[in-house]
Amino acid sequence: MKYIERFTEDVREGLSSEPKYLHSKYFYDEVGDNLFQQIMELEEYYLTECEAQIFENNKDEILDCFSNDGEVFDLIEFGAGDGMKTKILLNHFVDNNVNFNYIPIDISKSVLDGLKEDLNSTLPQLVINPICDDYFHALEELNKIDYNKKVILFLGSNIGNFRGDDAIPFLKHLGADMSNKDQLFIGFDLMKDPRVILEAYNDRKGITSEFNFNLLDRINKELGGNFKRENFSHYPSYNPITGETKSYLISLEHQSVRLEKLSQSFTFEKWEPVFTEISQKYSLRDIDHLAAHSGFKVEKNFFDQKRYFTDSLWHLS
Ligand code: AVI
Repeated sequence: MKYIERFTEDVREGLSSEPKYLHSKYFYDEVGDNLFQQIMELEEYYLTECEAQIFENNKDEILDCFSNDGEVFDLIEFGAGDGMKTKILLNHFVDNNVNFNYIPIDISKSVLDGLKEDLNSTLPQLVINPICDDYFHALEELNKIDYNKKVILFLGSNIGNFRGDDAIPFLKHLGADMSNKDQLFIGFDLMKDPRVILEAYNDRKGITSEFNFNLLDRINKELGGNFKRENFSHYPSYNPITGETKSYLISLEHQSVRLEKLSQSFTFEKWEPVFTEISQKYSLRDIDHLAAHSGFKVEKNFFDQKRYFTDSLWHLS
């Protein structure tokens, strides 16, 4: 199915459901990518800095864990983005003449082109082979042509965009494409003071709100919608029991929105929520549970100083 058909069907299904929802994967067009970049630089959005600190403070040990006996390995990154944090590790590995290939995988060609251009100029010694594809297809193709040890990076709490155990099928699928010598390095945002978490998704500059509203702008642009931003409000919530951080767009009045491309109108009640994103937060027990139920074993957890975040190194059990 072509991208625009999938988008159309996902929006139709989401807005016809009870409660209504929109997929967070549609946040990321050019405007959304740019807003997410800005989010990562916000004071309130602690996640990026914590992970950078983990890499900075543990780069020697991380290198020891990834590379045994100097054997060549593939460092495969899912959803690399601008590679800012990864660069800390890449720099360190290159400085230490480590024998590895960097393989960023992303569905966005423009993201990969930007990353490659940047790394070619800042780290010319780095061997970089980007793959523009979905994660699993790229991994399957890679398995057909090379037998190097693989270290798969899934950073930045991207795993948190699955709700709790919903990550298990994804992780099992990943495990099926890995061998016993391979490793998985996953970023998890940990449970902490609920106020700190809520602020990260409700920043004072309103960038996260813009990010959420970009979904409506996109629907207006690409599906001929007539959503009025002023009739909705960005609303994040955090449940300290389940660790679910959810974002919504709340309808501020009873209204009807027409989507020309779908030849359909959707009615919103006053105060009706549209669920747009989950950003799951984890306890260390949750992480062990996820690993155990998807066929992995936790080798080591690396923490930042405040223990807000962990990068967890796994191998197949
Ligand atoms: C990409 N993902 C891990 C981010 C998160 O924290 O869930 C996206 C984001 N949404 C709002 N702020 C950042």
